[in-house]
Amino acid sequence: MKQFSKDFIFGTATSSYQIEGAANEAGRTPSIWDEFSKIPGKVWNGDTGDIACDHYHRFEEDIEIIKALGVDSYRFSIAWPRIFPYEGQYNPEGMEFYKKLAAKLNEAGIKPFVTLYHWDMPKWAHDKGGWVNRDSVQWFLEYAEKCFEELDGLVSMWITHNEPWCAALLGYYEGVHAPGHKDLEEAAKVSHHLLLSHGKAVKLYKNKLELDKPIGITLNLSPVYPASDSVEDLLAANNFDGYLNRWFLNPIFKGSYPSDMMNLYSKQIKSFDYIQQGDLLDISTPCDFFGINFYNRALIRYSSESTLLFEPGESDYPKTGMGWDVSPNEFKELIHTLRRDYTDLPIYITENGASYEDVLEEDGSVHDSERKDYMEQHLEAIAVLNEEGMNIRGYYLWSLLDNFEWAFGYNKRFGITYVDFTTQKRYMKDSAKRYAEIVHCRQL
Ligand code: IFM
Repeated sequence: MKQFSKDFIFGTATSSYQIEGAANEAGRTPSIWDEFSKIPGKVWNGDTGDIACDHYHRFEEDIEIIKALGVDSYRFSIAWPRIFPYEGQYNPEGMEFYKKLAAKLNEAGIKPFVTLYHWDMPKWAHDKGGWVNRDSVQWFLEYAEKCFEELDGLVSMWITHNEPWCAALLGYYEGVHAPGHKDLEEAAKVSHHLLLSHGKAVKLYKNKLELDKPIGITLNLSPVYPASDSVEDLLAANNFDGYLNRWFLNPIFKGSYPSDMMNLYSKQIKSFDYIQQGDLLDISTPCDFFGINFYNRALIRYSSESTLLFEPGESDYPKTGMGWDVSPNEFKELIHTLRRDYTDLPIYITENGASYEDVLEEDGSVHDSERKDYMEQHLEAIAVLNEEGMNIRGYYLWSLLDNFEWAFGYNKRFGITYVDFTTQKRYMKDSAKRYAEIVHCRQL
């Protein structure tokens, strides 16, 4: 039996574009995802977040689900285009929604954990060059400052950015996320401006506004393993580790970009002069905690055809519905590596969960035993890590609701609550019921 301490935070998480809908309401203007999802072929089935889970209108019903889970905290993100629908124009009506949401959560004794950027950059900002343009740092700071001023009294913890790797590399290099570009130089600039805006937002929060809630950043990390002991596969695994993990971890925790990756990237990036003096000091501004989204390990092999010399290897691990390796042991190894090489900050697992093909039974039940097992295996890993003194303070199950899974549209269900997207009816899956039990007893 594994026990969680009474101050361990159990939570669940979502993000604005994936659940809110109400795309044109209360002054909101389009984001890059509204644009991207409407380009034919970009998202499965032509799905968009126009309606999504209609959470904007149903948030009170959704808070009832959160209450039924008994969790301590709920993590959600703010849609920037609701707050600044046009450059320099604050929209109080857009902010009102988040004030109501956070106030209702507080009333229910649920701590709001708020992310400022979960990928929905306003179209107006993108039209001016988006994150490739260094001015984006200033636009983000103006937005962040408003959120801090208006919401800090209602919020328990802040995250500046969610998974900057996805925003930068999936969005600007691999082309599979908005805005769908395929240019490594742009992606490198974008990652730099995202990180810079993170560091500067932390400074603004602490030094200028003198606010004192915990603030940090969330990275998506996967420990990387070579498919064999060959020198080629070792090289490929190192490159992928640099591409996914170290390109973000090193500037945040060591104040420098990894030199092996700068060398590798320099074949495609003419100049790194977008990195200005003082930037890395800003990026490595100390935070109060470190957020990690963990889903799977990565098995990597050499490929002479790929520009960065890696490709996914084939593994015989059990897979989730995304084809991702179920790998709770490697999750423990990841945490050990982070503790050894990077940080002793308190860690929050800000996302963990799995998509599987769910079946809604006639009686409204969903027997998602694989998702339940996945969750239990990762919670058990956390309990073990905490017995070792790894200081993991909280766990946020992804996701409260089935939702818009980016390029996969509504084809992939990550929710512990089943959403019938025709009727918008919600059904608690078996995993949600099991999570409620674990949260209630604080043991596995
Ligand atoms: O749905 C996403 C989320 O937006 C960011 N982290 C990974 C999840 C599952 O792919």
